[in-house]
Amino acid sequence: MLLALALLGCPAWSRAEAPVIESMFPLGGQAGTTAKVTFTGKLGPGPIGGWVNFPGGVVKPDGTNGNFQIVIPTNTPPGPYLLRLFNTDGSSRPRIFMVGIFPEITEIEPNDSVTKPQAITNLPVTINGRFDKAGDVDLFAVKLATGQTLVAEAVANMLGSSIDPALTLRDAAGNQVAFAHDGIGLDARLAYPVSKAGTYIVQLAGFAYPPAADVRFVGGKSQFYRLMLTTGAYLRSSFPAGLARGQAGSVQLNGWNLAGTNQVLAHPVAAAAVTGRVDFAEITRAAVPNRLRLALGDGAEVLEIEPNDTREKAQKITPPVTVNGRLDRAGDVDRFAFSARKGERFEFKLLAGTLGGPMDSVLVIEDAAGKELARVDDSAGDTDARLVWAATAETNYFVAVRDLFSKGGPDFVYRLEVGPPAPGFTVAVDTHAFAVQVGKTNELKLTVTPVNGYACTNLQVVVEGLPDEVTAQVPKIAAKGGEVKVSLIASVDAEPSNQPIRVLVVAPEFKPAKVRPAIFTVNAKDTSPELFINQTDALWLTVTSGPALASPVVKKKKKK
Ligand SMILES: [Ca+2]
Ligand SMILES: [Ca+2]
Ligand SMILES: [Ca+2]
Ligand SMILES: [Ca+2]
Repeated sequence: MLLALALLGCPAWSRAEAPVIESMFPLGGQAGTTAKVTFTGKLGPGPIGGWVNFPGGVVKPDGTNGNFQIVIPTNTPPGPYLLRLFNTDGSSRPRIFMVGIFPEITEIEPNDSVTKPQAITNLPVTINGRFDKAGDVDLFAVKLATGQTLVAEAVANMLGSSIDPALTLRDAAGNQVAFAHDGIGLDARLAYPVSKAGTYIVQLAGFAYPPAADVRFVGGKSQFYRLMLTTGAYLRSSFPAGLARGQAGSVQLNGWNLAGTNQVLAHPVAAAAVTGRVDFAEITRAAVPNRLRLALGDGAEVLEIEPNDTREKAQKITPPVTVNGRLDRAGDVDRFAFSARKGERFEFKLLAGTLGGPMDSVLVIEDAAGKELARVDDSAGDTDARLVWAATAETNYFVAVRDLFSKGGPDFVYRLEVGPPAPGFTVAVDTHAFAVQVGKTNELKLTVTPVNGYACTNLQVVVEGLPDEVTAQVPKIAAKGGEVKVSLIASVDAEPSNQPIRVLVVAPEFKPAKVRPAIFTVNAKDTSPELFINQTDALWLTVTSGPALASPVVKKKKKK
C-alpha cells in the first residue's frame, strides 16, 4: 500500500484527520481577558490543542462542542494574529484572530429596524455579531455629544468571513447621515464628526462575497463580524510610511481623535523600535485600538517636496534612494528626475498597498520630452509595483507616481525605492503544515525563485523549531532555483509532538547575510483578495505515532 502510494506520487504521510475549522465565533477578543471562542467544523473525536502567535497566548479546550478559552495577555498589541487547532494527526489551516483593547459584547437580536436597535450604553466597545438570516441587518444605538467624532470599523472579509460589510449611520429619526462600503480592504470604516448631540444608529449590512448575481444581504452560519465603535483615537496612516533601519526618527500619524479632536499627531520613533532584520516595524500607542506598519529601509531616505507634478517642477533624486511620498490630493502626480548613463539599469520598487493604504499605484518612466518609456501598475492588490528598466542614453529621465483612479488624500502614502537591480531571491511553500511519522521521512517542498539574476547555488536552508530526533536534510540548490525538496527525518526515538516551525533560506555571501523565510499564502484563491494576514512564515510540524491514514487526497489521485 505505501509503496503503491509512493509510486503514484502521493505523500504516504498524508493524514485525513487534522482538524478543519469551518467557523469561529467571536473572531477575536480583548487584551487582558480570556476570550471564549466556539469553533465549528471537523474537529475530530480526539484531544485537540490550539496555538495562537501572540506572546503568552494560550488556547485550551473548554468543555465540549468546540468551545475553547483563549488567554490574551494584558500587553498584547492590538491587531490580527494567526490561530491553529491541532491534534495528533496535524493542524487546521491558520485562521485570523483579532486582538482588541476595548470591552467586547455580543450582538443581541432582534435589532433589525430603526425602531428596535440594540442600545449600546458604553463606548468604546467591540460588538461581535453575525448575519443570522438572509436579509439580516444589525442596528445599534449610541448617544453622541456635539464635537465628538464617532469611528465605526466593521471587519469581516479581512478576517475570513465571506461578507462584504456596509455601514450606515442614521440620526434618531432614521435619516442617513454617513455611509461607508469600504476603507479596510472590502471591510467598512466610517468616521462622523457630530455637530448635533443625540442618539445615532449604526446600521450594519452584509453583502455576499464573492458577489452573487442576486445581491442580497447575506445570512448564514459563518457570517461573523466585529464592529468597533469609539469616539477615541484611531490610526489610519503614517507619513513618512517608513524610516531608515536603526535610526531614531519621527512620523506624522493621521487618524481621528488624535490629541483631542486633531487628525494629525507627531509620533517619535526610537532607534530600538526600528532595529533588526525585519522589513516592517509596528506603530502602537497606548489606548489606540489599531496599529500601523512602518517599512524599514537600508539606504538613503528623502521626503517628497511639492510642487512636483510636472517635469519642469520635478524633484531631483540621486539613486540609490528611497523617496517617501504622498498623493495628498485627488489628481496629485509626483515626478522625480534622475540622471542615467547609457545602458544603466535601475530597479523601481513602489510600496503602498503592502503598508495597508488605499493607493492603487501606477509608476511611469518618461524621457525629457514626456514620452512614456515604461509603466507598471499594482492593481493586483497586495503585490506592489516593481520595475527593472535600462536607460538607452546618457541623459535625464523622470519617474512619475500616481493613483490609477487619480485619487488622493492624507492616507495615500508610498515609498519609492530607486537603485541598481538588487540580486536576491524569494521562497514559497504551498503547504502550511507538515506531518512526519516516527521512524519515517517526509519531504517539504520549497520553491526558490532568483531575482535580478541571482545565482542560488550558495543558499542554505535552516528549519527552525524542529523537535529532538527530527532532522532536516537539504539537497544542493541549483543556480536557477526551482523546487527544493527538504527531507524531514524523524528517528525511531522521536516523540509524537506538535510545534510551529519556520524554514529560513540564507544567502551567506551578503553582508549581513540575507535571510528569507519560506512564505505560505493563506488565501491563495482569487475570490478573496485580501486578508489581514495573507502571507505567513509560521508553518507547522506534527510528528505522528501511527502509520498514515488513507486521506481523501490519496483516493482522488488513485482514480486516474
Ligand atoms: Ca445579526
Ligand atoms: Ca439583525
Ligand atoms: Ca505628492
Ligand atoms: Ca505632486
